[in-house]
Amino acid sequence: MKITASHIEEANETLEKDHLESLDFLSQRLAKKGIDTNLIIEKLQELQIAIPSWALGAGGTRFGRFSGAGEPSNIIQKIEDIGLIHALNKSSNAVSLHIPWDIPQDYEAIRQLAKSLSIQFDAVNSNTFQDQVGQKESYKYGSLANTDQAVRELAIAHNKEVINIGEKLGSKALTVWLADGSSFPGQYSIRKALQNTHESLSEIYKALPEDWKILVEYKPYEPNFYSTVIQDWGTSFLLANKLGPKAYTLVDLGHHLPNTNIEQIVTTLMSEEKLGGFHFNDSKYGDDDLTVGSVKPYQLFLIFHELVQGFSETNNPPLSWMIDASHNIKDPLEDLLQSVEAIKLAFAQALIIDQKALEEAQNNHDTAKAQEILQDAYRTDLRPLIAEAARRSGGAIAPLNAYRQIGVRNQLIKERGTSSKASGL
Ligand code: LRH
Ligand code: MN
Repeated sequence: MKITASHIEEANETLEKDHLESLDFLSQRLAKKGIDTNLIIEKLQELQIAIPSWALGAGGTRFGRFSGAGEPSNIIQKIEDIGLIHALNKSSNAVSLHIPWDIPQDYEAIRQLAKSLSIQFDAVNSNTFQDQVGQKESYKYGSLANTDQAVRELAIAHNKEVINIGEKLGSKALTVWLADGSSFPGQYSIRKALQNTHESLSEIYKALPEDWKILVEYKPYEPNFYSTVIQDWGTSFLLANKLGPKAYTLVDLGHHLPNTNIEQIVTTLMSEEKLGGFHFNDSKYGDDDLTVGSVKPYQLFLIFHELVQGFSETNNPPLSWMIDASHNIKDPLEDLLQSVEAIKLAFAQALIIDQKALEEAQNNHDTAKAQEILQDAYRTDLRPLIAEAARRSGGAIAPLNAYRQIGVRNQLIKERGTSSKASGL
């Protein structure tokens, strides 16, 4: 199915009057603070969030998976679903593919379809955490870090293949996340594992086209539960520095031990111009891959506060903005619509922070004042700006409402049935 301009018009019709009233009221209040609402709206229209190809069906855990209905069962249908999200919020103009879950059969058809839906290809993800049918060597004891050279070479070759696939689609980045690690002390040499990983990544780095980047994603645990070879930002940063100027650190919000100050990690990486991008999600305990902003919205706001300051005070290159979530109980498309909105809301809140007054309060050690300045921005309801950014881009004022009003899921079930299953986690 496709969402047309008339679908959007119909969905916006009943909401437009109230929306424009709230927008007008908010714009006047912000103008009194010297804030140019149109400038904020333009920045919101520019921010585009890539959708993970592995999160368009129902996700699961080791305790089971409750399949959804009308799921996309191939890459064509996945790109069509991302086209539906983008038609509604005009903020999701890219897909991040995971190989081999989404190996294109017909590159020309995929490129044409993506072009027709204004969808680009963000970072491609390699997968050396699962063995494929008929695979010569196993990744059971690791891939790029494995003590076995044949396994390392297989994993290096896979990453080079993923780069080739990405090149054919117009992607400009490779994301490497390694499950490599150990579940028991003594199981392997932590130093040799890191050394092997660096040497293997160096081989992959040599295969990167000139205008590409490699995003090194870290994670403290799971599926290994004693050590993970790239366990934290420091290890990823260390490797990115050793690899060279095309290597950066990717921050997955769910890949931090409880109470980690993620916004400080973001600032430190931007100061070193080594922040490559994000996998946005939220979590309460571990790598829960929940809807962005659904558990710790203030942390998300503080991360965007550091990003907004970092954009103006560092030379960190443009970022890869991607979601990485798993939908165990909610409709994946609804969940992704909510996640994109939460990201844009946090960005908008950070954009209205009175940076000058904040710096003054900080220089005067006026902590309470500094807090008030941050919380004033966080507690300002900026949803009319998100809605207006979508409306001005030809999208829906209320994307989730429009999704339900149009009856997208029912239409997808009519077209695909109830047993189609999406590849991915
Ligand atoms: C690992 C991870 C990684 C992906 C996978 C789907 O937890 O965050 O980014 O490869 O999820
Ligand atoms: Mn991730």
